[in-house]
Amino acid sequence: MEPIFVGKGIEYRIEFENYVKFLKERLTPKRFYHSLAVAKEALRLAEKYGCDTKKAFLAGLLHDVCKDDEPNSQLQILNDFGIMIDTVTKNTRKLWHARAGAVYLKEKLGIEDAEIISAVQYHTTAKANMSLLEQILYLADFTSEERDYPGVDDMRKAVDISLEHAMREALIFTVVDLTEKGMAIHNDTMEAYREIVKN
Ligand code: DGI
Ligand code: FE
Ligand code: FE
Repeated sequence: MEPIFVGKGIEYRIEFENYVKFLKERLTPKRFYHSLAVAKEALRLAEKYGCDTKKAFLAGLLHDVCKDDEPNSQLQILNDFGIMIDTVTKNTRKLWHARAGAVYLKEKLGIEDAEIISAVQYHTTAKANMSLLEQILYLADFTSEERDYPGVDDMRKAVDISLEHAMREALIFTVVDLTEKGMAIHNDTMEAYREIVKN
């Protein structure tokens, strides 16, 4: 199953057929659908907010490339390429796939675009001072068509108002949710939150 692409999405879906095939082999069906849906949503947001549409599509397509790997192999790729991780990252499995994904794009897929790699690296935590592409990927991951969590309708409205407004809503949602669950909040998430939620 795949989302129905429209406009440039049809073109990019064909252009990146090899990545699509590769992801289909690598990911669970659910995660595969999610990846295509995030690509579609990132493209939509890129068009709306004047970002490079092809980069947005590709970042969306590949952002969770390592998500279904064994946790140990996610750590292994970081190790193999000499990436140091901080204590919170080390203790939080969910954060590994974003760091591993960025390394995978660069080292295994040969993607050289630093903006795409950075967008993948920060798609889970966010960070302060995010580029347009980084914000678009972070938000597309929240609002892709198959997402279904309490509050998703409000997030979809927020993302059509402005990126700043949506980033604010997404970061408040994340920080509140992690706090309620008693989970550690990464410094990058906290810095993103503090930057945008001033009072
Ligand atoms: O990979 P996806 O499921 O599509 O989405 P994602 O990469 O944005 O991961 C979302 C999860 O990451 C969600 O359960 C919240 C968690 N997360 C994001 N920032 C932090 C975090 N978890 C912890 N413990 N600390 C964070 O700062
Ligand atoms: Fe992810
Ligand atoms: Fe995702």
